[in-house]
Amino acid sequence: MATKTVTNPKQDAPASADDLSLDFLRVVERAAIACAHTMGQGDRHKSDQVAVEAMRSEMDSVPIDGTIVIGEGERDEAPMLYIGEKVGMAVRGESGRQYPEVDISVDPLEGTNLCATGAPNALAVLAASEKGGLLHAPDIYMEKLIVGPSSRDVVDLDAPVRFNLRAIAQALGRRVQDLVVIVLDRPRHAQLIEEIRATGARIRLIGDGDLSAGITAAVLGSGVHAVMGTGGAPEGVITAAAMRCLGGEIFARLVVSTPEHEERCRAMGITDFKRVYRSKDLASGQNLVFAATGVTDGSIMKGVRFFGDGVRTTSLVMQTHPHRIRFIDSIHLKPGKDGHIGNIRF
Ligand code: VTB
Repeated sequence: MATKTVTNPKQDAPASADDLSLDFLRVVERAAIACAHTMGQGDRHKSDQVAVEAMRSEMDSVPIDGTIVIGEGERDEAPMLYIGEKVGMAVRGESGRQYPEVDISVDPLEGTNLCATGAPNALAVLAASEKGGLLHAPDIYMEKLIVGPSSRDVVDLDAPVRFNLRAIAQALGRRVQDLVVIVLDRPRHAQLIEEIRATGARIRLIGDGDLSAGITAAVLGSGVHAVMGTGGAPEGVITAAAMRCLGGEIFARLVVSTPEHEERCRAMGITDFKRVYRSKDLASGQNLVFAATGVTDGSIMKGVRFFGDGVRTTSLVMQTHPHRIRFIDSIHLKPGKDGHIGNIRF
């Protein structure tokens, strides 16, 4: 854990981000715990707000010179975690210390509705990279096709759905009818859903949360083999960071349909509006960290559980350098409750 003591970390990005993974774990755990208190209260804005506030405050305890590159929106529309906001210990400006420059994409509560209704798969999540390693994407829609490692070289965003599903089935050694595809339940997906149904493949329609769906598609044994359809572009970039760690792939294209979208893309340096991005294009960093904590119970992580002596969280923390994937089960005891640790059970 050299990060806290390195003297010139700006020239040492790979080693630094490695050391930061557990700091980022703390950040997503804190956000998840905060908004989990609001689960089922029916107020998605409140759920989001408490997650944002908790994530923002914990972020400044991370030893970085951080910049939010994907966050809660433009500076004038979000009070914190806005694009361009400086975060981390460098903000406090302790003299004589230098911190590694890190770009961060955050989604303090992915699935605000899921949390507000107590539905599965709400997450607190972020991705981090050395400077320049995460695409600055505007908050517009993005077409997405997300698959696991064995299918990454056999599908194509522009191929017919039946072609892609046949290729995925072949790569997984099963029939198309045995596949499960996750699709966001939206009117805009009516034709896509029809096309998938026509192949005989099975569909899981979800209310929200294509980021966590993407992760399940990249993990064997999850019972999910692909995610198809249009969702948010910012979440697409965070998904790409997860795919870089898991060996899965996201194929993506921004949905640029108005002059205003074009303007917003240009402002972020994007000029080729038709480009099909892969994970490495969206999250190009050499040194990526992905951290997520379950808010409500999900396929990969359990939700936050509160008990008399503390809180229990499950998280997924992944890095590209060194290449490591950790499933982390944490028990956070309340201060002064250490006499009760005998109560902890699996
Ligand atoms: C939602 C949400 C997704 O995109 O679908 C959103 O559930 C945008 O779609 O997880 P709508 O405008 O139709 O709600 C995501 O946030 C991320 O892709």
